[in-house]
Amino acid sequence: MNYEIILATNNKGKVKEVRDVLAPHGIIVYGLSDLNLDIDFIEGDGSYLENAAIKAKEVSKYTSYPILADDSGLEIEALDNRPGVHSSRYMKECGSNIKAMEQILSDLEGSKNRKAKFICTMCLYNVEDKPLYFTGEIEGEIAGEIHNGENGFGYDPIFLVKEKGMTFSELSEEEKNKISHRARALTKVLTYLRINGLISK
Ligand code: ITT
Repeated sequence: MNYEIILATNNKGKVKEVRDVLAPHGIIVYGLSDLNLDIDFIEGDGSYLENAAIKAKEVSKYTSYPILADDSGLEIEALDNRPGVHSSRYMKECGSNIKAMEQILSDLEGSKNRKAKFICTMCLYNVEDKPLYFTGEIEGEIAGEIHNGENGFGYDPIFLVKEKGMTFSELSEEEKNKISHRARALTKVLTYLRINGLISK
């Protein structure tokens, strides 16, 4: 039997990745548009966990289906871990993802420390009587320039995965979905669903 879940996000890149990772496990992922919902999430300045809970709770006003919300961000060590929980807002302030990445590259000019990590916290809601949280991370570096800017989404074109020698935007979707912060958080979600008998694969 299929397990159905609502993904509390307006980000089409996230929807595609979450669907691709969960589909082989018999999980049907609905986006907000499938429910005819248009929600502008008001995130706080706190943690990924707090923001993921805000999104899940907002969507729970409209459905009793299981909900999965993703809050994620890029932390750059030499920039005091900015943009972090403000990653999405920073992009909007800059005007586009390309402009935000150009600004980051200029802020990092001359910096030897290019260390960065992507973090993703998923909040699973309407499954138990409390929200459940699952976090995944991937460490990498900020590339010297924008690579393959038309591929991937968000900050993918500057996030270099050292062991692959490529940015997220240069990896195939399958490769990114094996190692990304989101895939790592989703692996934990899948384990939870499996050990609780909610999915079989
Ligand atoms: P929702 O709140 O509707 O889910 P959002 O894009 O605003 O959409 P977040 O608040 O979680 O999502 O912000 C995360 C930011 O980090 C956003 O700008 C993304 O583009 C970026 N980001 C997250 N995961 C990423 C990934 O895998 N690759 C590139 N950028 C990513």
